[in-house]
Amino acid sequence: MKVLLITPPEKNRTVLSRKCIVPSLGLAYIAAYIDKYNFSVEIIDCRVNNISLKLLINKIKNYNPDIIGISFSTENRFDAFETVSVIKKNLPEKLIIAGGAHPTLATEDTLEKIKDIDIIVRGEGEHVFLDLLKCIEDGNNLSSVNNISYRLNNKIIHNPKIIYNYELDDLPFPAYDKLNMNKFYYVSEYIPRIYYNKTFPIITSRGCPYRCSFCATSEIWGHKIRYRSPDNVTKEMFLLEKNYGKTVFWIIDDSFTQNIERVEEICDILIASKKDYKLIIQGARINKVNEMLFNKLKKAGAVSISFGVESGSQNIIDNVLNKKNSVAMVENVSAMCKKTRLRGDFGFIIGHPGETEKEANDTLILMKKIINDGNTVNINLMKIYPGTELESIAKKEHKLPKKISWTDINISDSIISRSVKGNAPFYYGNMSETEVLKSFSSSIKLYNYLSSFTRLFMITCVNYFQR
Ligand code: B12
Ligand code: SF4
Repeated sequence: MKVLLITPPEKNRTVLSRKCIVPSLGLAYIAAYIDKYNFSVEIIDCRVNNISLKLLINKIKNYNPDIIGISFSTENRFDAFETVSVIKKNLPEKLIIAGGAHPTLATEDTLEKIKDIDIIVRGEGEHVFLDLLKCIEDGNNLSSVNNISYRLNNKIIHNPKIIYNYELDDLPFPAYDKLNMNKFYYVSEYIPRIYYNKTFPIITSRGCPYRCSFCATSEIWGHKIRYRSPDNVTKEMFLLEKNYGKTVFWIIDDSFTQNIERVEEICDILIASKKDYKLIIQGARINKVNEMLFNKLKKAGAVSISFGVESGSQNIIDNVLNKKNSVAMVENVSAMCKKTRLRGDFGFIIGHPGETEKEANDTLILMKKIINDGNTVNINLMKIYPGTELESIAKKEHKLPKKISWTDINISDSIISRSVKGNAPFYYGNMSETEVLKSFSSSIKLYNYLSSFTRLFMITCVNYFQR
C-alpha cells in the first residue's frame, strides 16, 4: 500500500513563511514510523518546496498513492480545504486522511463541512495512523481503530480516545531522507546569517501540564508531559550534524525546562562531546529555571531562551492563565539572563479575558524592565483557536457565534479580523478594539524607543497584519 503525506500549498505566502522555511516534523515522524512497518511512503511538503496545486496533482498522479494524508493547523486550514477539494475532483478514488492541530481541535466541524476529508486522526499520529493503514489494508471495519473520526451513513463517528502507552525513545527519528534537507532556513537574530541554513528544529518532549486559556496544546498531546531521554535527544543532534551539517538546534518543545535534571543531562552530554553546537530554546518555563541551569545551557551552546510570560498583571497570571508564575519571578529570571549573558526572549499577549487597560499597561511596564536588562520581548494580540477555553469564553460573551464553523471564512467581522480574512479571529477581552490597538501600538512605540532590535520586532508585528 502506497501512502503520500502532504502539507497544502500556501496560497498567500506570509512574512513568517518567507522568513523561515521549516519542516513538518509531524509528517516526518509518521513517515519514519510507518516505513518501519513496510508501508511505502513519500512526503510532499508543498509549503516548503513552493509547490502549486496544479503541480501537486501531477505529482500525485505520478506517485499514485492509495492513501493521502494531509497535515494542517488553523491558520492554513483554507489552503488545506482547497487542496483536498481539488484532489477529490481530479482523483476521486483517493482516500484522504487529515491530521494535525486543526483537524484534532475542530474534528466534528471539519468532517461535517469538508466532505472531501474521509477520516481524521485525532492527536498524536504515529500509532493511530499505522493501526488505520493496517485496518484499511486488511479490509476491516474502521470501528476497530481508536482516536479516529469519520462519516458513516451521513453520521459522524468518533471512535474512543485512548492514550498509547509507549516511550518516546521507541519512535524512530523523523524521516529526514524523505525531506529536502538543503531547503530549510531559519532566521534568528541570535545567530549570524551563516548559521541560518544550519538550523533545524528538534522536539525533545511532548505534552504540557499547564492549561492556559488560549492554548489547546494539551488537547493534542495530553496534560502529562513525556520526555525523550538525553541520550536519545543528543544522538539525534549528532546524526543531524553528521548527515546534514546541522549544528544549530531550535528546540521547539512546549515546556522544555519542565524537568531541569533532564535538561542538565542533555547539556552534560553536549559539553563532554566538545561539539560547537548552538541551541535556540523555545518554550522554557519561568518557574523551572535557575542560574546553574543557565550557566550550563550557555556552556552547552545555548544562545537564547524563550519564555511565554503572556502578561505583566499578577491578576491575569493567577486568575486567567493559571501559569504558576509571578511578576517578581519574571523580573528575577530576566535579571538572571542578564547576569549569565544568556539572552532571554519573553513573549507577551494583549487582550486576555477580563484584561483592563491598566492591566495591559502593567504588561508594558514589565516589558520595559526586561528590555532594560538587555533581553528581548515580543508581543502578540490575543487570537482565538478552536478547542481552547478562550473559544468557550468568546461564545459566552457573544464575540463568536454559538454555533461557530471554522470552515466559514467570515467567522468574525471586526476590522482586524477582516484584514486577515480566513485566519483565526482576534479577541479583545474587556477592552474595545480601539483600546487594544492603543496598547498594542504603545508596546511597539515603547520597543522602538528602547530597543536596538526594532527591525525584528516590527517584522513580528507586521506578520500579524499580513498573514
Ligand atoms: C514549531 C511550531 C511552529 C513553527 C512551524 C512549524 C511548522 N512546521 O509549520 C512556527 C514557529 C513557524 C509556528 C508558527 C505558528 N504556530 Co506553531 N507550533 C509549533 C509547535 C511548538 C511544534 C510543532 C511540531 O513540530 N510538533 C511536533 C510534531 C511531531 O507534531 P505535529 O506536527 O503536531 O504532528 C503530530 C500530530 O499532530 C499528528 N499529525 C500531524 N499531521 C498529521 C497528518 C496526518 C495525515 C496524520 C495521520 C497525523 C498528523 O501526528 C504527528 C506525530 O505525532 C506546536 C506545538 C506543539 N507542541 O506541537 C505549535 C502549534 C502547532 N502552533 C500553533 C500556532 C497558533 C502557531 C501560530 C499561529 C503562532 C503565531 N502566533 O504566529 C503560527 C502559525 C503558522 C501557520 N501559518 O500555520 C498552535 C496551533 C493551534 C491551531 N489550532 O492550529 C500550536 C498547536 C501551539 C499551541 N500551543 O497552541 N509554529
Ligand atoms: S501556553 Fe505554553 S504553558 Fe500554557 S498550556 Fe500552552 S504550551 Fe502549556
